[in-house]
Amino acid sequence: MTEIPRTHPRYLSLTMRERLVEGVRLGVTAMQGLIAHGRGEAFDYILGEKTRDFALKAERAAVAMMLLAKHPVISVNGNAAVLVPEDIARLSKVVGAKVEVNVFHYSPERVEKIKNYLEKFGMEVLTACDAVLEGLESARRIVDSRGIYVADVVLVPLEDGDRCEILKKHGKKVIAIDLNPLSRTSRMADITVVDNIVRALPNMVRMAEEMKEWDRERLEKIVERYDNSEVLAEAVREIKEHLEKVADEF
Ligand code: PTJ
Repeated sequence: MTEIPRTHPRYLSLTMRERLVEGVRLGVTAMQGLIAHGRGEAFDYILGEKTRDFALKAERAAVAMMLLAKHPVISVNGNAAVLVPEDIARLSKVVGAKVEVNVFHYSPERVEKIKNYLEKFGMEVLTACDAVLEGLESARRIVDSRGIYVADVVLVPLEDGDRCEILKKHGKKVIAIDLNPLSRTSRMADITVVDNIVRALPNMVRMAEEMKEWDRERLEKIVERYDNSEVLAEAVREIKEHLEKVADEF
């Protein structure tokens, strides 16, 4: 890996890139994951690379929904695996969620590599690939009968595609993490966290540690009051305002 000087003004961003490149080298991250990351980076840039209030609202509602769920599952692809493995392990423990590998660029060998990689961070990982989500054409249809197949709430980080709609058709609630508020997945999810996963997951772990003590009624109120369309609209408005502010500074 290239050594990035800590004093570099783009240190965090460059470190993320290095992790993903290393992920590709290990066979965990898909080459296409680098392109997908570039799209995310661009949105992060125009959001000012910080967690906004609308994202905190979504993160809180997401944690409440996961704590209330009977079978919450965190779906992990090759990007999420290398960017936030420690936080995936922590969140799954605090909210009692299973962790399942689900990828678009599928091969049994790659799924095995992601599982082995994640297990080093002390979590159990489902990869049975013994059930199919009817209605889905892509490889994401291949799921674990103890995981996504029976889940009532699925956390879906970093994907813009066809799965969210089908998960919903199967009666599941979907929480997306996607820096792009315009993506198909962002628009279809029940809760969309428009934040970088490297900030979103640590925030969610912190919130979950506090909220796990709350009674169900309090958590239910948070979920009931949450309005995803409003949050997405706020995200787009804030992007616009941020860009206008930057333009004024030139
Ligand atoms: O590991 P696989 O085979 O499942 O492949 C994973 C990728 C990411 C290649 C696959 O899911 C894909 O092609 O994703 P998309 O359709 O490009 O969507 C990725 C979405 O994640 C985009 O809307 C990006 O804006 C967003 N994104 C990328 N990096 C981040 C992000 N959102 C939050 N945090 C990030 N770090």
